Amino acid sequence: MESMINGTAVKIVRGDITRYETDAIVNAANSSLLGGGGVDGAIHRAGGPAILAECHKIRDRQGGCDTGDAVVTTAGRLPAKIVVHTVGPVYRGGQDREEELLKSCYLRSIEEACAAGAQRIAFPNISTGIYGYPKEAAAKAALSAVLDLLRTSTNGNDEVCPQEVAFVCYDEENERIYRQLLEQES
Ligand code: AR6
Repeated sequence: MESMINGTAVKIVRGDITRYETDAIVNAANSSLLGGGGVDGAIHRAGGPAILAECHKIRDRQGGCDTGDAVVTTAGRLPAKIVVHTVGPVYRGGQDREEELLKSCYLRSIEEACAAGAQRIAFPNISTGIYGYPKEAAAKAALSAVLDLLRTSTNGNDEVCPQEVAFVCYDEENERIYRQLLEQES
């Protein structure tokens, strides 16, 4: 499913993000940047050791990555050109700034990807696996953050506005939720 929002193609696709052909894929990392399970493990396995090597350099420089923030590395052997590692919030009931931090992951990732020259970016459903964020609430936060950004960017010259944003859903439930929400929005 695809919808044009103020000149940007917003796509909902089902699949494995490590195989998705785009400029930047986003990793749902942890603040150590040293890898883990879920999509993080899949990205490091498929991309190879070059990604972890750059994560170590970032750790040496700034000690890791805060929740809600994002950093960029090579994509190693992946079809994408870069990986944007962002750290989603652990869900603790919703009263711990989770929504604000999750939205920040999407916005900072787009900002970093565009700053690195990427025009197309693909997201997994950040925080909805090991970090336990309820899927529907996470999808609402993700889509509203991204669509608000796209709608308020003035024109195609705005450097925080990418040409394509894909939400790559690994499971059927997330895909259904995202499709319904995007249909309501367009
Ligand atoms: N492609 C796309 N989406 C995927 C893939 C894949 N190959 N594999 C899993 N997902 P999670 P989190 C989906 O747990 O909740 C790691 O250990 C998955 O179905 O990967 O942000 C990190 O190091 C779910 O919808 O990330 C952190 O410690 C979504 O990706 C922690 O997990 C996110 O699930 C981060 O937890």
